[in-house]
Amino acid sequence: MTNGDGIHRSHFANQINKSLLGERVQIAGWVEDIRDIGKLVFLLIRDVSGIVQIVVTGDHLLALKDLTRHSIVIVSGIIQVGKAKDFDVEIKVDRVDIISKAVQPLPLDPAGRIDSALDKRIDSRALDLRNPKISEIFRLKSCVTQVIRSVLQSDRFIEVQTPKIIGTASEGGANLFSVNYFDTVAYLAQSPQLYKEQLILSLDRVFEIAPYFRAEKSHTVRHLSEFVSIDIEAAFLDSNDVMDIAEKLLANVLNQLSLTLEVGGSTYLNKDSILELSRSKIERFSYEHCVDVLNDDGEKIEYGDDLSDSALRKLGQIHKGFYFITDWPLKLKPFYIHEKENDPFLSESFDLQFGYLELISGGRRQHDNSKLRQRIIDQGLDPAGFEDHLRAFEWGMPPHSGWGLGLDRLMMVLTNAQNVREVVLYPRDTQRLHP
Ligand code: AMO
Repeated sequence: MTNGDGIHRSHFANQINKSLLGERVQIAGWVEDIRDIGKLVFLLIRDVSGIVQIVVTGDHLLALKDLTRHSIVIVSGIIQVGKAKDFDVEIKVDRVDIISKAVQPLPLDPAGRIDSALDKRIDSRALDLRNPKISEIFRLKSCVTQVIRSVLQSDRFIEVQTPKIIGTASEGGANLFSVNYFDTVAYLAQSPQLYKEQLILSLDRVFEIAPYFRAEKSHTVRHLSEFVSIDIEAAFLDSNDVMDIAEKLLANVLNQLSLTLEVGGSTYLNKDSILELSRSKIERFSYEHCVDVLNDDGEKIEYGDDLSDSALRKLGQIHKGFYFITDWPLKLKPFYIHEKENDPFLSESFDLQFGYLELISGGRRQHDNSKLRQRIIDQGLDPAGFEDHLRAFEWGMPPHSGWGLGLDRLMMVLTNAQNVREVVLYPRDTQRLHP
């Protein structure tokens, strides 16, 4: 056992500074490096907050006999002035306890001196996260969700949790994972779409931050089988109103992250995206405008066609950064999207893009029960599966709008990651179910 206070630390590594000279401290962390210079051994001990240098001398060296890099240790000692250029103070220890020994060799080098491929890193993710550059991504992700929560709550949105085991596909029949549910078949939720719409009938404005599931057959850098979506839905707002909310949310995320940067935080944030985000207005281009721009640029797109991956990549080169594509043809959008008041060929819908990458899709919803039923039929879906949902539209359904924002894709943009798997702790895709 350890000196003093058992398994407790007295300080985190980043709290060790000159103001504590002469004081006894107890640090707990992993051994990032061992520098043996004969009568002295320097240990670099890292914890979640930072790194400290430890000096071990004399009889205490015996305790280091079996020490391996990345083992967990608890050390106790006195803070003194440091001689190394990176550390103005160090801890001269009189007790070292090896609490949990790390095997050698480790599957990867979490100190980042040797690069490992992403797949290999994800195979040993818990260890990979000992690299502060990697754990930083997830600290930022936590910060982003916190900002989003507080902005939405201050805008009267109520956080809700909707079922993830569902009886009816919310986004149509494709991409569904089915599960055995007692003596019937259920599905993993593709989105909270139907529930969030029903909830605004009484709660007025709701949001949810949760994982959703899509059996995405295509193996791309932006698709996962399980991803986190931030969903909002609001009564008596139209699609422009909810685009405004998205814009405000992004601006707040940016402001908070730029503060994080100022206090010496991230090595990751992409300055370009910060500049884009900080623009007061994100441009709103109609689908028609985008088709014209693309055709002028040599793409062959019929008015009414979906924008292919290659078209979106081209558009992303023309319109860099964030922009909305609005007023999509109704037939390209899900059954719950409302037609445009003055042009029923079009819909009151939008996507938020960052270059080629779609981050948000949303719009105004059809709130008329019989029109919604017809749209379900027109899209080749069976209304029988939607009876519960349609019933809610007979109880006085306000006009409403909302959107879904892919949190993982947003983190790709904010950290300049080229693959969504970089910003997801344990990604799930066609080729990965472990760890
Ligand atoms: P949509 O299907 O466009 O819309 O999804 C919304 C956002 O979620 C993210 N996303 C994904 N991220 C990673 N991997 C995937 N397989 C994946 N699929 C989607 C994207 C996308 O823009 N119900 C509507 C939203 C609404 O209208 O409120 C919906 O689910 O960033």
